[in-house]
Amino acid sequence: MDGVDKEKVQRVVYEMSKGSKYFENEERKEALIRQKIEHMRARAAKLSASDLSHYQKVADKRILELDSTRDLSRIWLHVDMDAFYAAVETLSNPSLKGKPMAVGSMSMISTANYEARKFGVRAAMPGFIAHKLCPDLIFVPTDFKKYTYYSDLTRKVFWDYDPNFMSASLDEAYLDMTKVCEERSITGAEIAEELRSRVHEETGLTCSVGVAPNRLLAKVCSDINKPNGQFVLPNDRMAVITFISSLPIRKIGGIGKVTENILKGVFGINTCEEMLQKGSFLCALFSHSSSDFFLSVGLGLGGTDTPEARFRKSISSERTFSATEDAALLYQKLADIAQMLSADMQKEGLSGRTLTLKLKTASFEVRTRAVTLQKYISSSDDILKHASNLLKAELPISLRLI
Ligand code: TTP
Ligand code: MG
Repeated sequence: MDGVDKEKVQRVVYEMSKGSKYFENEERKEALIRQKIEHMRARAAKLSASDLSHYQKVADKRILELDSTRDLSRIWLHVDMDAFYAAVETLSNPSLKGKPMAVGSMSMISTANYEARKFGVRAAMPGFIAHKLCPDLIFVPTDFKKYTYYSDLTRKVFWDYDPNFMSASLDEAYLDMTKVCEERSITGAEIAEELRSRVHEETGLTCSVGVAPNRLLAKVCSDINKPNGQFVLPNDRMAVITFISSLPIRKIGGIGKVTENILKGVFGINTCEEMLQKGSFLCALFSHSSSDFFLSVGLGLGGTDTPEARFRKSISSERTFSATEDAALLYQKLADIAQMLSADMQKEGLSGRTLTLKLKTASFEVRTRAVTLQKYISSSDDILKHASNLLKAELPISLRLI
């Protein structure tokens, strides 16, 4: 949004959306945030001096423990395609080049190219507002098939470098480059250059890359020199601490608008480093997992484990219904669940060898019955066959969940 007349954009967005469903929803969300802030303020105000000194000790101890887990041995890379949907559309229709365009419709746009962004047009903005901000804006309808095709091309490149690469969406991925860099004795910066040109060769599209000792930081870094750029954060404790000290909290994946507003509004936390300074409040008022996350962010820690260790070990699907002992109906429910489970498994390319049937009886007793098979299965027929055998052994029974 650099160079954008922000006040004008805000005014147009306000005037255009007043009274619309979009506006109502935005207002509802903002009211909810205000309510959450008030609630959190009230809880913070109730903390006594001795509470706070207790939680200061808790925070100090936790910060030391977390810091001792710091692993600076890995080279993680985050790739993020530039204006992805818009870039793909421009590739198939080069006449769009250089003109402001958005992918989506008058009701909502998915993304916009960089020319359109100069007018304040951005992802998840209603198209009619985007049109007002930029009257020459060209709209192109979304075409997921195309984006999936190009995403697959990028994934083939990623696979060459790290067959266990992790990808959270069509246009981004995390790659562990530690081994490649070691084997070829090259730096993170060099491998990033190479990957970017490989992606460009294979797809005709540009991407931006961040290199850092962990995934959380790599993602932040990939955004710094966008588009068609890269940023490397060295594997050095001081470099990480310095980087994090002035980093606005909103830059962190996992800190969205609501959390940002609460942290800023209640505790005055603007930068990641300030998470550590306000550690006592965070430990007093948030769950263990949330306060751990905030403190880790303050320390510049993030995921470094190899993806193999993160491979999914199980996948499940369950449904609750009004209690019934009608066996035919129960088999029907089981067939539906088998189908859903199978669809989820195919989507993730998974198969499994131990099948567990979980049941909740009409009187809320939970039972599990499992069978381990000779072969890995994933089709709904196979799932249903083995699950039906397990169910049969329990009949007659009245169930409210399978
Ligand atoms: P992003 O990577 O967030 O955006 P981008 O690739 O368009 O632009 P940038 O150069 O800043 O990375 O999202 C990737 C794609 O996901 C984007 O092209 C369209 C889609 N998308 C939506 O459909 N809705 C959204 O709100 C966002 C943010 C993205
Ligand atoms: Mg992108």
